[in-house]
Amino acid sequence: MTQKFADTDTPDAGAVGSATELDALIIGAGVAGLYQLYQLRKQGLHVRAYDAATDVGGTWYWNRYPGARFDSEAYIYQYMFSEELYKGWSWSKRFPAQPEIEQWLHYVADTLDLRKDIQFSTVIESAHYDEDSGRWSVRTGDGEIIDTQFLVTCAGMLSAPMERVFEGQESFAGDIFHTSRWPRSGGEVAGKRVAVIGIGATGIQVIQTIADEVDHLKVFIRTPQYTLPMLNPDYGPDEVAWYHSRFEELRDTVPHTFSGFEYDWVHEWATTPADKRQAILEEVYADGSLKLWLAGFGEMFFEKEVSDEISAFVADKMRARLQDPALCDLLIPKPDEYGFGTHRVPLERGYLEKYHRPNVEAIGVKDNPIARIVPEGIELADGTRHEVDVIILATGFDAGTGALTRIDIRGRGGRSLAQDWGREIRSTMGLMVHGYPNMLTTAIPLAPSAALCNMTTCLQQQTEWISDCIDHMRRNDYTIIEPTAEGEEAWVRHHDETANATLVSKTNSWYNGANVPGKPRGRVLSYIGGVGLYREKATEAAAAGYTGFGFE
Ligand code: NA7
Repeated sequence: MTQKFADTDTPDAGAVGSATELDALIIGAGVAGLYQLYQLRKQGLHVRAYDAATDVGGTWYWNRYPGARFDSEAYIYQYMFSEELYKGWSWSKRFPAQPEIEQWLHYVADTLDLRKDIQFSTVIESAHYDEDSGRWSVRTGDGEIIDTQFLVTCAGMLSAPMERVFEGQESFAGDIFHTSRWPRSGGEVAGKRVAVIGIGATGIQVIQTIADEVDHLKVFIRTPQYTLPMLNPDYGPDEVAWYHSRFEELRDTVPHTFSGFEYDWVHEWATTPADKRQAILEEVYADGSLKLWLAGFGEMFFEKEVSDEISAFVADKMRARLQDPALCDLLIPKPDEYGFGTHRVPLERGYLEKYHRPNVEAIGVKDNPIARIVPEGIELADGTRHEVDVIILATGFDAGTGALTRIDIRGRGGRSLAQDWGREIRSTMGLMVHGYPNMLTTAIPLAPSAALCNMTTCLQQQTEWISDCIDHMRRNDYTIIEPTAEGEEAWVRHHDETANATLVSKTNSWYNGANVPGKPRGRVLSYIGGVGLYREKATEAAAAGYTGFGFE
């Protein structure tokens, strides 16, 4: 199989270190970067990917914290462009853990023979567009300068960690880890006094995984979180044969659903009798997946009454498991706090019950916030000190923008992306930004992304759009593409109208940048008109000669 894919190499694709001039430079060697590299190389471009990590994997390289695993079914979180690639890998579970996911991405890189065109352990520090040459000058942390026609960013939606959150972090006497920067060796927590700050999707996975093995666990909780239980059966040969046999069906349906999963909206609240609604909620809840969120009742995202009823349904399920009123108060969102599904819904396995263990303590920090880190542990605003040996920051990411604003990116006239996005976060379909010619982007704001999308579905579509666009340019002898100001404005308006019609726009989270101090607020970052609709719009724009974009 390796041989078959390997013959897509171009003569140009030389060994790492030999080229300072490229047709395309890809930032990132995760799910998007690997596939983008494969496609552009196949098109005959001289292309190379760069990654700060020592190996491929992106999100699945960095997020190696205890308990890291998929919330997407493994057989959906897949590349669908090659049946051979899809069927050459067998998952051991419905929702496997990080080590297996990382191995799968190694399998992809090996099968497609990608590593020879990836430069690892290399940080991209700056990328400056030169208006005279119409090319980008990119500088690495080692001082290497690369001259490239296209800058293709595959740097991830959730890859810039919020790791310097508290005053005094450097004074802590024990170990302090952000979940996304977990050490490749070490990072032991067994038998220790451990603090976890944050109960997003990440914190929940950590807490349920380490609670049994630590000496004492203190969980610092600011905002309660709706959770759904995960059903995670093992997959043997029968299950693998089952999903392998569905390859064509999945390939043809998944990219066109609302969320890029196999399921879609089939129920309508308004026309469903009350008793039937309850039965449907029970059914999708029992699926042990994100189905209640992404294939329950779509009106939940628009109508407060529907949102309230479904939120109450989930809260009741959580209450029945937690029982203790004090725990319920800390861990279950109040009816008017925010609606179920208006930010990321995490799946969990036995997470709520961990709070019943005598060694696990839930500490509310909404009214008495964390003030600082001190050598012994965590100090709250009222002066209370919690002494611990290890602090785990499950504090999330500067989503969507952070990966690129941490690079010194300069477009036309030296304009800075960090400054532009510091004022207002804009893009054209999440595929380009006006003012930054020949910079093609994945996983940035205003496209569907991790917020309400199975990431592989979105990233495959975006990278394919980029490859087609570059192919179009080469066939038509264009050397420069840039979205027009009007094209970008039209997309921003459509995006805002779509997002602001939903209850998602009313909840604070990384979905609207509320988790990052100073980040412009008020705009939902990810496009939420649906993965299928977005695909249609992006395809239509391309088919009509790239409406909203200009070529030179
Ligand atoms: P999230 O979902 O952004 O969660 C971060 C958590 O950290 C959340 O509970 C925050 O509480 C908490 N946090 C952040 N800062 C503080 C301070 N200062 N004090 C107390 N608590 C704090 O990040 P995840 O890594 O869990 O998930 C990100 C995405 O990765 C996820 O949605 C999936 O798509 C994969 P808050 O809610 O802000 O009160």
